[in-house]
Amino acid sequence: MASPIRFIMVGGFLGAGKTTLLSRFAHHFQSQGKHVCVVTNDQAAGLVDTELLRSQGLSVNEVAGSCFCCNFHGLTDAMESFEKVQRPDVILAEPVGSCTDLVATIALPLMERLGEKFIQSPYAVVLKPSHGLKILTGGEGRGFSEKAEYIFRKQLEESELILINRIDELSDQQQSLLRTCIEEQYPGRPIIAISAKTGENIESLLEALAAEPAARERLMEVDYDVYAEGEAELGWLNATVKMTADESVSLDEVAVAIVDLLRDKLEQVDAEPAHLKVLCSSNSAVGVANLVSSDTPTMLSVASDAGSKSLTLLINARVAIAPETLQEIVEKCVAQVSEQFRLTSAIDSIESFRPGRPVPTYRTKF
Ligand SMILES: Nc1nc2c(ncn2[C@@H]2O[C@H](COP(=O)(O)OP(=O)(O)OP(=O)(O)O)[C@@H](O)[C@H]2O)c(=O)[nH]1
Ligand SMILES: [Mg+2]
Repeated sequence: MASPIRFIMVGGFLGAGKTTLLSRFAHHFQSQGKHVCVVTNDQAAGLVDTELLRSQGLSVNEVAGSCFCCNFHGLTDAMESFEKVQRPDVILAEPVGSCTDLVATIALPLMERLGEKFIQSPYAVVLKPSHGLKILTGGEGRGFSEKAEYIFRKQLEESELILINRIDELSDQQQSLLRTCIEEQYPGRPIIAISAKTGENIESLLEALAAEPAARERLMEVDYDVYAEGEAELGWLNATVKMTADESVSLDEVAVAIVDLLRDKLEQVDAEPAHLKVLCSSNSAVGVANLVSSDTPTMLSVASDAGSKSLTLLINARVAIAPETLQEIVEKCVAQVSEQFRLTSAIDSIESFRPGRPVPTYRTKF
């Protein structure tokens, strides 16, 4: 029988750094000669993460339309279909950043049903410092409502390993504050401080993930009413925009301009961004700009250093605001940036909504 496939699922709030980390893992496993596949997930199609990982040459299947927990078979089908091309040695899975209860709804049901096929790693959750520092210290102006914070906290509660990310940006004092808060509020979980961006401490993380999870003897309780209301407070938007110009335009500048403008407009209406992502592509060139909170700057996370007369934009926005308002703001920003760069733009597809109530396919009970 073929050796089991290593299944690594990494959770964490919207914009925590899951995709950046999984991309790093994928390249690490590839350098060991392993065949790595990635499953991405979203409530709707048109995912920046999928395009970004594919642009890095990775084999990616997307489960779109509902989260893994509510579409368990979507996840297992996506994993199975990799095998039609080549059996993976490692499958990396990124659940939606507003989901929780993944041990009970994914990790355990997967072991119960396909336990011989997969070997699981401990369930690691990436902690997003911009919101973590406020939420865990009970600070003012935390950005999200109590119900959205409930999800953030539940993600940490169910983790088997907590990753304090972005240490390239955190002071020693901030790092130790986060560590103390986690130790007090979520005792017993190993903590690794990492930078998904620079790769710091990734080796020790990979060592921790090479183990199997400790026995899962107790499951977290989740109030699905609060969870559903917390998710529904987020406006969700995925859009695809085609742009053309008479002169070549910088992909990176367009991506940053859209995110910057969205940032300003959201600030004017006091709406906290959970994650804004804009991927701007042309042929094989890809630039990505992100914003992960109201008090951090827009980042060009992937630079294309390319220009073109024909651009495609993927916009994924998750913001604490009504979806209709979010859509209006996005449409205005697209129009304004098109004017600024003398682009003719057409919105190919746009979907905005509040995530529906999570209804897991399976939920293990002890
Ligand atoms: N400085 C710094 N930035 C990081 C680090 N990890 C991720 N980022 C940036 O944070 C932003 C969000 O990262 P992603 O990897 O897309 O986060 P995610 O958790 O996959 O986000 P969603 O899929 O929307 O939930 C991007 O701009 C990344 O470049 C890090 O360790 N340091
Ligand atoms: Mg992601």
